[in-house]
Amino acid sequence: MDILQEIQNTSTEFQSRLSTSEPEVLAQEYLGRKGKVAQLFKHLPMVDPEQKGNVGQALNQLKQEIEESLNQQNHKSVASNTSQDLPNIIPPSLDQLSQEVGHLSPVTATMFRLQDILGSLGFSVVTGPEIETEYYNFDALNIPDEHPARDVWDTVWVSSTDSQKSLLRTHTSPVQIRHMEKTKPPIRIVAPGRVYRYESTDATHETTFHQIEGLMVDTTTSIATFKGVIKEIFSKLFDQEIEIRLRPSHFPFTEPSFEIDVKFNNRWLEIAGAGMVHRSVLAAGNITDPAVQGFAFGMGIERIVMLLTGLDDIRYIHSGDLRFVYQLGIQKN
Ligand code: FA5
Repeated sequence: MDILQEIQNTSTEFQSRLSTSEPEVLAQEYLGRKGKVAQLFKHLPMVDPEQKGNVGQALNQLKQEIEESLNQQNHKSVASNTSQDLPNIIPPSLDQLSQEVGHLSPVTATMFRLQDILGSLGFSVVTGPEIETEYYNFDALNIPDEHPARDVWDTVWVSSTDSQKSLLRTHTSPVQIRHMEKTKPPIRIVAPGRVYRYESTDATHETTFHQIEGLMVDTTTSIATFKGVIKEIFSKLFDQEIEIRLRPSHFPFTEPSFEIDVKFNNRWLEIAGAGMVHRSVLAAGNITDPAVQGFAFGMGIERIVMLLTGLDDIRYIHSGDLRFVYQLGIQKN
């Protein structure tokens, strides 16, 4: 008997019966303990030693081929039974609903991106409370009660039983003081978060928006460091060389003070306030060493989103309209 020919014949016979016989019957007939494949294996010890390798391989292949064919046959019959025999338990309307994959809002994505960029420059993230005391939001930042600059930040006051007056923080700068109170220089931190202002809205002003505060305090910190960091942040953020304009400004907590404007797509937009940290602010944070200097900045995140996307009205951002969010094309995470 030519065993290799027998194996070939068994394979051909099995394939010809596959579409007409029940898989269970074929499984028993070919793969069962006394089935055709097992019978063929019994011949193996009698085969010539030089042929044994070939025959063994052919037998294993035959067994595998039959197993795979029967498996496929089983899958087909399960699938066709499900659609034919089971009641359609999913209502068609639900069946047609597609599953939306969630992603970060443009504001959060931009905030994370800034944190990453500043993280690569050695800044670590800290946070502070949104309900703040008058002391941290104003007094410690060199803005006492009668100071005219207080009027710049129209404030939402919160009723409190405390002796301290409370408010919704008007900027992220109070986190500077909270951090300096607990930490000795060198300091490199960013403080992202939501801020609130009691003012009327327009195309570039919201009542609730986000800032990211930066603070660097060290013996080596200078205006040159400050300019270098700002340039690095914006060229990484916009992924190209962009024009930045520093305008002299006034903040009671920095001296000198600047507004930072960025030009993108032929449009200037005020992005941040910044400056070298005022001595009395360092002192409020228990830092009195005259060799130490600091710089700080507070950037408006929604304004950056506007620049990145070409959006011309800030009020769309928190409108809750999903069409707007998708339209922006901010990276989906
Ligand atoms: C401040 O809030 C300062 N705390 C910034 C600062 C920090 C200065 C550290 C110096 C040192 P200002 O009010 O300019 O400054 O706000 C900072 C940024 O927030 C602005 O440049 C702008 O990008 C954004 N911003 C301000 N007001 C609004 C608003 N109503 N809606 C949206 N974004 C705003």
